Amino acid sequence: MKSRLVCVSNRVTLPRKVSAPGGLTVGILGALKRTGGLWFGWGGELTDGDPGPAEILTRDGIAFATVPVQQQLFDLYYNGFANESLWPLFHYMPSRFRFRPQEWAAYEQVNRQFAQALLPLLKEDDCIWVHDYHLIPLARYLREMGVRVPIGFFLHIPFPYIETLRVLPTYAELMRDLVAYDLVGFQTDSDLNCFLSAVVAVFGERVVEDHCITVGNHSARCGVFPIGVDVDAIQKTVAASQRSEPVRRMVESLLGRKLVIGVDRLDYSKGLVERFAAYEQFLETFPHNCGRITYLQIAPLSRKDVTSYAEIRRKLEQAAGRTNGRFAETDWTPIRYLNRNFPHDVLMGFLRAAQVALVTPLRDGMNLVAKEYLAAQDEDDPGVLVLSNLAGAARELTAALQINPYDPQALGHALQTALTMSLGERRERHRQLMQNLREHSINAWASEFVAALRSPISAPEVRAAS
Ligand code: GDG
Repeated sequence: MKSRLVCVSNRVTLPRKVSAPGGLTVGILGALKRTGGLWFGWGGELTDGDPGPAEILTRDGIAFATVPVQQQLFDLYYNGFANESLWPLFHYMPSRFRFRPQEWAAYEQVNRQFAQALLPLLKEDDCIWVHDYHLIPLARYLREMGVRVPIGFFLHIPFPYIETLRVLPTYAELMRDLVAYDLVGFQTDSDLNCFLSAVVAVFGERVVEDHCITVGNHSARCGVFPIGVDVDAIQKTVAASQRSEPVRRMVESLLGRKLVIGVDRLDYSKGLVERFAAYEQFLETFPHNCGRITYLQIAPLSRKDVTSYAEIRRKLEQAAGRTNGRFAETDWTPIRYLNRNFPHDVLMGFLRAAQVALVTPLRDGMNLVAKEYLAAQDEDDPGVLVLSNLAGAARELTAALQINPYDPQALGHALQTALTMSLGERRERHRQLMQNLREHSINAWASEFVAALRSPISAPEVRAAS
């Protein structure tokens, strides 16, 4: 019998609970639905006292084990170190980076508490898969507590080149913690190469051989495992949701106009401010589109307590208001801007209805929305993906219209090209893109990572960086 898969992430999304959407949740659920297992992490509660043991709820073969986080640590650990130090730096935005020693200390402390609460739930033949930047030190604490089962780590966001990483005063400690895993996985070759640049800077060249890093008497492997989507599941969802009331109402409200869509967590890394500015410029440059297209931007709020997120929200409200004020007619609004969550099936129905998707992050580990959009299209009459060349997804999705998200003119021209592209070209591009999607599915991502984690050292499954 195969060992049990234990996924660990900062946040656990409990079944049937409405919570902030995100790529990590989509990925972990995708992995656990196949194999069953345990998902451990923060359940969303804060406590004044000791976090205590995990609460467990089992549904459809998955045990959801949640712990609270101490009130006095949460802000420092989550809003502070994770989202004001690591997130901006790993997305190559050092100007948004800040470092506070007490936040780093809280980050370590929460990781230690997670390890303590996870420890009693572990079985001898488990295989632990830790997700994302909130939990980099977890393996070290588990090892110190005597855990000997394989522990892997997957980074959902980009890994920066050493010269950017060096901005972080505790970068060497983070590197020490990363090589304490048995397997470290990245979204793209470029992230893996950047990681290796940091390994060499911290431990010297001699520790790396064939994507195996040996420090002291421990060896960690590293590899590329691009996350993907479940194409068949999305197509099934779309088929049903097209007839649903919210999707029909939205489509009817377009009155035959073409739909341009964007779906992003409200986050500065997603390039929304730049996208809104580019759209305004696009309407100036190509005025015949006024009254003929509608841009629907869905941007659910995330990390509301982080200052820079409140600031970008203000900027977007102003930009949407300005564009609508300048260009709207009594019977037409150029931008529909919503800070709401939608159920997954409705969202897929909206994606299907759009002739163009704008996925223009300033930096992104992968970007699942780009892949979901493609999977949701009608292959006989597909829409066009305008994709940032700074998203991890751009490495695979070479048949998308790729642009630099900082260049408003390039974005505007790509949008115009997308809106006027011939059916033949749309079909051909979509055909190629679907091949990429099927090659790097969510199942391949999870099964390749877990197989590599379970297999002994020098596993052939670990793909090399080019
Ligand atoms: C991180 C990395 C990497 C969005 N709005 C709603 C909603 N969503 C869903 C999307 C998609 C997911 O959330 C977002 O995933 P992304 O990949 O686009 O972005 P992040 O949240 O930043 O994810 C990213 C990912 O992890 C996976 O490794 O690709 O680079 O940053 O699935 O559809 N879902 C629902 N309602 C919404 O309003 N139900």
